[in-house]
Amino acid sequence: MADSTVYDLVITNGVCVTASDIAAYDIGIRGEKIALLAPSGSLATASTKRLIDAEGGYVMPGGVDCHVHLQEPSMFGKGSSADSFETGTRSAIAGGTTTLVAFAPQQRTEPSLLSALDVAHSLARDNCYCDYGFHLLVGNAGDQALSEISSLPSRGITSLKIYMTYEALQLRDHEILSVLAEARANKVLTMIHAENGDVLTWLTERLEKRGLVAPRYHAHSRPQLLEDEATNRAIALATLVAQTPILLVHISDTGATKRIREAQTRGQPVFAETCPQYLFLTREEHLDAPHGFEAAKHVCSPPPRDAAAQAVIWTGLRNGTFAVLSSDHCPFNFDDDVTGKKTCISEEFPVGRFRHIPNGLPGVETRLPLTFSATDRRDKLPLTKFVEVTSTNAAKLYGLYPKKGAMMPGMSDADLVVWYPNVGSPKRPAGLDDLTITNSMLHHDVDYTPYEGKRVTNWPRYTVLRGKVVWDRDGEGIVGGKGYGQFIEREASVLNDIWQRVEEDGPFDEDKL
Ligand code: DUC
Ligand code: ZN
Ligand code: ZN
Repeated sequence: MADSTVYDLVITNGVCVTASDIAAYDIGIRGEKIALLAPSGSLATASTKRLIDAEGGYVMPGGVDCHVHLQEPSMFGKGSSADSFETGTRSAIAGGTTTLVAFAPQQRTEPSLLSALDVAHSLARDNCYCDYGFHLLVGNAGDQALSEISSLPSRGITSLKIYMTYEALQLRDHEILSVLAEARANKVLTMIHAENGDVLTWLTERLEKRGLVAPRYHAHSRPQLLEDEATNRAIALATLVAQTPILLVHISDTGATKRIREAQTRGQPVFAETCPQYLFLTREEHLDAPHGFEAAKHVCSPPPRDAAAQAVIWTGLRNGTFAVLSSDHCPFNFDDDVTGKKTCISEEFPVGRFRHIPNGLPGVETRLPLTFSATDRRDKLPLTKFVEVTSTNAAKLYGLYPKKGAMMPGMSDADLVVWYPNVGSPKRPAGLDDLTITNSMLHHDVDYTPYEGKRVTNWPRYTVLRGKVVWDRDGEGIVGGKGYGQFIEREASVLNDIWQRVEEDGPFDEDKL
């Protein structure tokens, strides 16, 4: 007998939120795609294999987190990633993220980008719970790597990341220019880690000579001015290369935010990202106050800043200076002297030596719940803005839109996050009002969370990836399968028509300088 089922999944009674609209719709899903948005309640009796009653909770496009480090070797200090592709993507779906873009790291000793990409594919293949892509991390901008940039788009890679700091990764200005020129010619977006590596090495040596080596001095070695200067330089270098588009990642500083805003106001294609650590952690509370080695739990680069900078970052998120809010999930175990934060402790340095602490924090699972909780406050984030910066803009910026980051019938994958009814709703289940983050409730493979004890107002109730429920918080939790996550070939960025403008301007030509 023919199957008369119309839908594979229907989500009824939810309030849909996209980057532009909030409205009550039912969602009909066929196969892996959103098939229909219909008036609220109208699909409650439709023929479907599965019905989810969202009970007045918000339903949004799944989170898109385009800054995630998984299974990376030692690059940011002495340790190596605590999370594999398996555990990191498992953690992602439990926090409402359905697509992430991780890094394929090319080491300084390696001439080829393509072989780094092959390694990343072999680590991720058949191991992921969510969909994924890669940025190439360029650690060696030699001739071979530069010549390979042109073949990245045909492999579904349309972005790369470069560093202005870290001994193992820092590129000199002439190397940055070469990468920018090649990336521009191939419609590849360049992400830039902007901190002045030479100045921080100089400051680190001076601090060490005075015996100031404990974790909290990490912040003294990387003051805001380093980020401001490097951001300004990055914008200047991009200006030189015929205003090629750049994305400044993990911005934490007031001066850098101002530089970015000014460039955007001039009409330059300068995009920026910030991260939860710059919205929810501060230097005073999380680096200066903790006793002993505890501060190492919050060592990341740039470091958490003061409350004044935090307020500027919130404003930048609201006013569009920051197009995206990513996790920069870069996980290291705390109580681990082989691969984690404690690799920097020795007999000579019993409180650790900050220069060797692996830089980075876990956060792929907490990114959405922490930030969603701020949508309850009028001075923080409107709901549509929340969707824009955590999903839609990331999809546009990194060439995933409208397959990801949207709810367009016939076009978008059925990647959705369903939240519980919000604070104050009579349908909200009891118990949610005391929701507090603890490491034991998370699904990463890290022995701590920097957000231990933080209250949140909501958590993803269901996560749906390409039509399948993969996270069911009130049921068995993780219900998706390892290996269901697919590699997604990305197109060129479409945010603000950036490449169209580059095409109109024509190739970079030194004669025009
Ligand atoms: N930069 C990142 O992007 N992630 C972690 C470490 C760093 O410095
Ligand atoms: Zn970085
Ligand atoms: Zn990072």
